[in-house]
Parts: sequence; structure tokens; C-alpha cells
Amino acid sequence: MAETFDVDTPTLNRFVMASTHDHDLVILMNAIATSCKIITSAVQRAGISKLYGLAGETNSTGDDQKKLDILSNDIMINALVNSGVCSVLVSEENEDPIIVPAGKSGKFCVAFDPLDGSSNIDCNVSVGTIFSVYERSPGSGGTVDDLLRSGAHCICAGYVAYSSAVEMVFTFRGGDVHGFCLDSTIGEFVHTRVKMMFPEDGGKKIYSCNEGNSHWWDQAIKDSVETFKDEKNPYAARYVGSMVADIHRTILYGGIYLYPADAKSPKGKLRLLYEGIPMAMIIEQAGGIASTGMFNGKIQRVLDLVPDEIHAKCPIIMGGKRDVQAVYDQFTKQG
Ligand code: AHM
Ligand code: MG
Repeated sequence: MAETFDVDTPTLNRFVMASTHDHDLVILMNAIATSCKIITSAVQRAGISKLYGLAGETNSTGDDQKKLDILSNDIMINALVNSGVCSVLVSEENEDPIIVPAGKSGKFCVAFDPLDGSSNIDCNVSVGTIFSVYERSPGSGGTVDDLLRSGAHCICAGYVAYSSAVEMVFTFRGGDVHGFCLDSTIGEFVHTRVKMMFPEDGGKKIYSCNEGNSHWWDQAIKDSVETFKDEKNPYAARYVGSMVADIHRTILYGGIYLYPADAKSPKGKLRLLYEGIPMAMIIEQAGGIASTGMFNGKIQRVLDLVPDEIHAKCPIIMGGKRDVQAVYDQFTKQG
């Protein structure tokens, strides 16, 4: 059979241009996509370029930074600062926000985790980039307060999975969720998944969490996971330990991902601005539920939380309705 060659490639750039009349947003998405292509190159050549291992620094949360963490962070900061459309950047790798100099400043505020899944970097297991985009508040010249707002103000969120293929998934506020695969032969992300939605019937029965923490979990979380291990029809346990990979699988196959609050980490582990909010927006707009579980005495949407600082943490229970409801049922039982 003769090979077909696409002369009308549906690229990410084309999709963004068709989806918005905001030229600055087109520039921003282009800068993010370009950063992720350069990070792809760094991730794929890490062994050859001797980029595995620690850089000898710690990040905002006190974690040891890997060489690839720092490199990916520099790649994103340089692209976003020079895009001319950003005023404030918050990165997992920088304790303080980055305020873009006046001459290059624009209307967007971007929070990102440049290379999420740090524990998987050195063993060539999937890692990812996560980002959320806010617009400056009216009248603001761009301060950190523009980002210290709930997910209701997030205008665009996405992630990129660096895996057997490189895939970007993103959504504009209120829109559908779309997936784009990086075609290395043309260096472009190509639209491959249109309107991503959780499987209607709940999909595969999969639970995904670091069960090594179960000793510190609340009873309701312990009971939920025990329920998933039903002896007649047990769920499968799948946990990569890279949020991007675990969430991507959860949307595509179904199931539930949990990183709950526990006695050791009462606010959970994951960070609200560049892990919780962007993933919650994608999950909800793909038809799932993104909840905190029981947090400060009530069950809340992750998108309703307001960060009190740029590296604020949040508990996360995300997935299809069938499976998150099973956890809610255990909270109800516990009263
Ligand atoms: P990181 O940003 O330092 O990589 O931490 C976030 C990661 C998530 O990708 C992942 O879901 C989680 O931490 C794994 O944590 P743990 O190793 O405690 O299971
Ligand atoms: Mg990280």
C-alpha cells in the first residue's frame, strides 16, 4: 500500500489560532510548545549529554533538584520571559516568583512545574511538564496576587507527557480537552485526540496512589482503597509516581488517582498552582471529578481552593465519577 503523506497537518499552532482571537494567547502557547520541544530533546538525550543526577541544589519545597529539573526550568523561563506576553512566572523550582522586566512584560501570569516526576528522571520513566495560565487582574501591572486566585480564574491549563511518545494535553477554560502528539519528523505537535472524555461507563477499574503512605491516611481513604480490592472484582493498582503519566492514563482508561491529605502531610503533597489546579481543570472538563477529599472539615473542588502562597499544597482525589463517588461514600460512612 502506498504510504500517505499529510499535506494538511492539523498542528497545535493551527488549533490555537482557530480557537482564539487573542494573538497574545497564540504567542504564549507557541512559547510553551517550543519550551516543551526543547525539554523533549534534553530528556531524550539526557544519558548521552550526561544530564542525569543531582544538581546539588534544593527547590522551593526543599527537594533535591536534578540537573534536568534545572535545565527544564531555565528553558521555560527563557521562552516565557522572551515571549513578551508574560508578567509573572511561578515555577516549582524557584522559591520566589519571577517578575518579567517592564520592557518584555505582557498580560499573562504562568505557573508551571517544568519537569514533574523528579523521582523518575534518572531511570528513564515518564516525566512531564504541567502549566496553568492566568490573566493579570484589571489594573494590575503584574504581581503575585494575580496568581493567588482560585482555579475559576485560570484561563488555560495543560500538561506534556514525555513518554514513549511526547504528548501535550490542554484545555481553555470552559472548553473541551485536546491531545497533540509531537511528530519529531516535522518538529510540531499534531492534533491526535479530539475532545478527550473519561470513559462513559467509568472505564477500567484502576486505583493509583502511593500506598506506602497508607499508615498515615484517614480511615475513609484506607477503607476506599480496601473496597477497591474487592475479592471478586478487584481494581488493578497502577502507580507510575509521575502525576502527568498517572493522570493521563486515568483520563484515557478510567479509574482514580489519589494523593490525599494524611497525618504526615495534612495539606497533601502536590502543589495547587502548578499541579492541582491545572490537572483539576483538565479532569473536570473531560467529565471527571477533581476533589480535595475531606480537607479543613469539608469536601471541596480543587478548583475552588484559593492558594495562600505560590507553593501552597492541596490534597488530590481525581478521576471518573464512579470511582470518586466510591471515596465520597466512605467519607459519608465515617460521618
Ligand atoms: P515532584 O514535583 O517533586 O516531581 O513531585 C510531584 C510528584 C508527582 O508527579 C507524583 O504524582 C508524586 O510526586 C509522587 O510522589 P511520591 O513519590 O510521594 O509517591
Ligand atoms: Mg517537579
